[in-house]
Amino acid sequence: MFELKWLWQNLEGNRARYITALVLSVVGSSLMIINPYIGQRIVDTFITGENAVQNLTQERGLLIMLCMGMIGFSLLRTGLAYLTTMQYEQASQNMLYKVRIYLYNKIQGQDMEYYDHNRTGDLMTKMTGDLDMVRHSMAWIIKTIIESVTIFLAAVVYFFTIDAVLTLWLLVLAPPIFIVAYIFAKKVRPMYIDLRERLSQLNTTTQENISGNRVVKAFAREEYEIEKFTDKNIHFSQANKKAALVWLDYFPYLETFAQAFNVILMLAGGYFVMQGRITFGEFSAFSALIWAISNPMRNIGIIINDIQRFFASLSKIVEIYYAKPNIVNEHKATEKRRYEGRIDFDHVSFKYDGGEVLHDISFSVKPGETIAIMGSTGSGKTSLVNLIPRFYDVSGGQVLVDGVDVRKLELDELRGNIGIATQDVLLFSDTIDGNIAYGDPELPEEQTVEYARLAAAHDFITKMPEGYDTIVGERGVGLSGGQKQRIALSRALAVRRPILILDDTTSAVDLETEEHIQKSLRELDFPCTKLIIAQRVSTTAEADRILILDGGRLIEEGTHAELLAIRGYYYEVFMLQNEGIGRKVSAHGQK
Ligand code: DCP
Ligand code: MG
Repeated sequence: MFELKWLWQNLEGNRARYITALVLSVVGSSLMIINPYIGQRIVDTFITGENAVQNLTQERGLLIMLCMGMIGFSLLRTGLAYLTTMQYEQASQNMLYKVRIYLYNKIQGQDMEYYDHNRTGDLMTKMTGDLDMVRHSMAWIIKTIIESVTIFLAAVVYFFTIDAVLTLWLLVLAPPIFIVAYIFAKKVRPMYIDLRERLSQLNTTTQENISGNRVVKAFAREEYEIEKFTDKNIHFSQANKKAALVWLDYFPYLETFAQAFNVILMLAGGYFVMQGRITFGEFSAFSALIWAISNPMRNIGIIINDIQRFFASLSKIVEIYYAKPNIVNEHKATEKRRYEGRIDFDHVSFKYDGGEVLHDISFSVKPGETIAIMGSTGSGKTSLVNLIPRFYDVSGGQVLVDGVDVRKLELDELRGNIGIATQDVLLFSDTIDGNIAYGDPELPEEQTVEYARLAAAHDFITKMPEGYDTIVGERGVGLSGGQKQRIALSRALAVRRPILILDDTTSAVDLETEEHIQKSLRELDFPCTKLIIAQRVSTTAEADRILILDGGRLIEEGTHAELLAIRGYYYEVFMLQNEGIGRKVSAHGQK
């Protein structure tokens, strides 16, 4: 099967070890029949045989040897079992380690669309629970299967050498057991797939709750969230019970069949002993080994359960493994060019799954120009700028940077030429210094301070308990929205890229601070094309040009003065922001 092939590929480097483990399993289990054989010899020679009493005195040496042999083989088997388990563990742990790194890289390398479609909780489940299930299966379940099968076969072969008829009598039980097990396996498989899905939902709910706990608290929705969680929890637990209960439906049959082995052995075996067909020692060998036949049959259900879980998990992992992002960043180590910073949109349209959000957009930005983008919420501003670093690809037309379609540029180089402060600010759990220098860890400290100054962040940073060494982000001190935005802005400036994209980066700062930032942006000491998404006329007024988006269309384009003159959307916004509320507003541009 495809998934197993995948496993085999990933065992590379550990294959020899794994095969050794499998071989040791087979050898170790085969040795299980030696002690019953020795037992048989002892019984026949020294206990029930015709010359038993005589042998006991004359052949004492043989008896001692046989007894020592029994002990020796037991010790040998224990040693082997230890070695075997070690090999399984090491091979599977090594594989797990390799696969985990690979999967992590794989997830990192996915494009934005992937993250739009995959829940964090689900990805976490794959990286932890599923991976561990696969490892556990490699180490334990496969071991159990191999050992059960080997013991079973070894016992059957041994039994045949003693008495074929008796063995056949015992084996009549095998077909019904297999049929019951097969029906059970078919029934339980979808349940484990379902169970796996519910676990991932449970994890997703937990993860959302933890990361979204501020919202939960703000709306005092703890009870609702607890209910939601309880609901998922109940579902998960019910699915678990259901799967376990199915097993109970089949268990009595399997157990009865397993017990029947003993009954048949007693009746048929006893009869054969009385008839003298087999010796008492041979009968005792059957007795001592009957578990080797009945146990695998008894455990077949548990093994099937585990195999189903194994495949449910394995297929989820293989899914990540083979997920191909549409937009691939190859991180080629070529010499990276510095762009001039020219940007052209040529009849660009763009759609998400939900439908087209940008329609036929064309405009050009010359190197060094500052362009402001304005438009009501949901008009497509973020979607538009996301096309430049290729977070998404256009669905029609083309986006060109320095005259080349971005799809033809080397992605690492393209992104390496863009500094971006996204609309949702994310800071890492790191020092402020580390966050600002995220794009360039070599950044000297004076420069960190310099960019923080430009972003009007220096003052509040120095007031923090440990200044630039204060830890922020998830586990760190709290920052205001405007403070976070300014650190994000410093981070975007610090990489000194020829293209700078600011998505609503000053929306949460006061007008005075914004004034300061405007001034810094005008006076950057490196050549830079700026695209600034903003809602305030005070931000846009000084741009070289202003683009107005409405419902995914470019409806106005021009300088502040030009746009005021045409008395369209921009004019309305300008009037609103300058004269305050209470003015009569026309329907145009108001949503
Ligand atoms: N959209 C979507 N899937 C996403 C992101 C957005 O379907 N992953 C939709 C929602 C909007 C449209 O695309 O209808 C445009 O979204 P934008 O984020 O581009 O809108 P803006 O940036 O203009 O809005 P805002 O000012 O609120 O940031
Ligand atoms: Mg936006």
